[in-house]
Amino acid sequence: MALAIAESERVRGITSPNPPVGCVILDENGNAAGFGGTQPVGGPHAEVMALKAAGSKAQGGTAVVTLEPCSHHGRTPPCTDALIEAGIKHVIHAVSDPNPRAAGGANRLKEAGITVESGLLATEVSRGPLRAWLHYARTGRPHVTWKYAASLDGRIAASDGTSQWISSEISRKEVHEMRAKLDAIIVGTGTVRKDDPALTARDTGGMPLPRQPLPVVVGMSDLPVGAKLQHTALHLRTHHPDDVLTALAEQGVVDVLLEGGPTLAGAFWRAGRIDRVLAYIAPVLLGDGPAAVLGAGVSTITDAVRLTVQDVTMSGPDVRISAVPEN
Ligand code: AOF
Ligand code: ZN
Repeated sequence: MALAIAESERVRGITSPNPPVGCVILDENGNAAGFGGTQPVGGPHAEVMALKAAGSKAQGGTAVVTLEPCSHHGRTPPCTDALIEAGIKHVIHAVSDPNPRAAGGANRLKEAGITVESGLLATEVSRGPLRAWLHYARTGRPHVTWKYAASLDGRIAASDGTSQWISSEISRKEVHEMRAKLDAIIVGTGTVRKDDPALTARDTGGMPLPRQPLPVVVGMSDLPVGAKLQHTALHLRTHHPDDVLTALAEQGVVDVLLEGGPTLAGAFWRAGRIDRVLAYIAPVLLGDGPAAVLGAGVSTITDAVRLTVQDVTMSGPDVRISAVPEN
C-alpha cells in the first residue's frame, strides 16, 4: 500500500475532478508485477494502468489500491470488470469510494469470488493523497488548505510591511513542490497589489515546474496594470468564499491552496470554509507586524476556533504544522 500511495503521489495534480489513485499488482507469489496511477479525466483508472503493466503476471495475483475499485460505467468501464477479467484473486484497498455512482465495487468483486480487504493505511490515504478528493466527493466543494508563513509570534510581516523572507529557503521550496500538485491557488486583490505574486510553481533556480496550478484572484477591484497575474489569473469579483468555491468546482478544481492575505483568510474562516491549516512557523520574532488572519469572527475566548494537529514536522529551521478545525 505504501507503494500504491507513492504511485498516487506521482499523478497528484493531473486527475481532477477525478481522484489521484495508486495501484500495485502483485503476482501470485506476492511480487510486485505492475504499478499504475489514475490518468487525466477520460483516461484509464489506476487499476487498469497497473494491470496493463503487469500483463499476464496479474493472473492469480493481488491488486493493492488506495481507493475501492469502481463498479460503474463512467467515462471509462468499471475497474471491477478489468480486475475480474485479468484473473485477480485478492483485492486490498485503503478507503471506500463515497461517490454513490462508483461505489459497490467491493461487493461486485466478492460476488465474483475475489477476496476483498479494506482499511489498510486508510488514515495515511485519507489524510494524504485522497484528502481533497474525499472532501469534494462528500460535500461537492473543493478542499481548501490555508497556508501561511509566520514568525514565532504569529506575524506575517514586519510593521513596515516588509515580509521577504520569513520562512526558510527549504520551506519555500517545499511550497513550490506542493503548488505543482494542486489544482488552484487563491489570493486576494490586496495581495496582488502588495506583493505582485506570479503564483507559479518554480524550482530553486526559478524555472517553472512541469505542472502549474490555476492562479485565482478574489476581490472586486481591478488588478493593477502590469501585474504578473493580470493576464494569467482567473479573477473572481466576489467577497464570498462560497461563490469562489462554486466557480472553482465548475472548473473541475478539487484541491485548493489559499495563500493570502489575512483579510481573505478571515473571510474563509468566517464562512467555515477552511478545511486544513498548513502553517510554516519560522524561529524569528517580528514584534509589531500584522497577524496571519484578520476578521476571523473571534472576539471572545468562547468564539475561539479550536483545531486538531494532525502532523508536525521540521522544514529546515522552520516548524510545519498541519491542523484541521474541530468538528
Ligand atoms: C477507481 N480507480 O483510479 C479512480 C476511480 O468518469 P470515470 O469513469 O473516470 O469515473 C470517475 C469516478 O471513478 C470517480 O468519481 C471515483 O468515484 C472513481 N475513481 N476509481 O477505481 C481510479 N480514479
Ligand atoms: Zn475505476
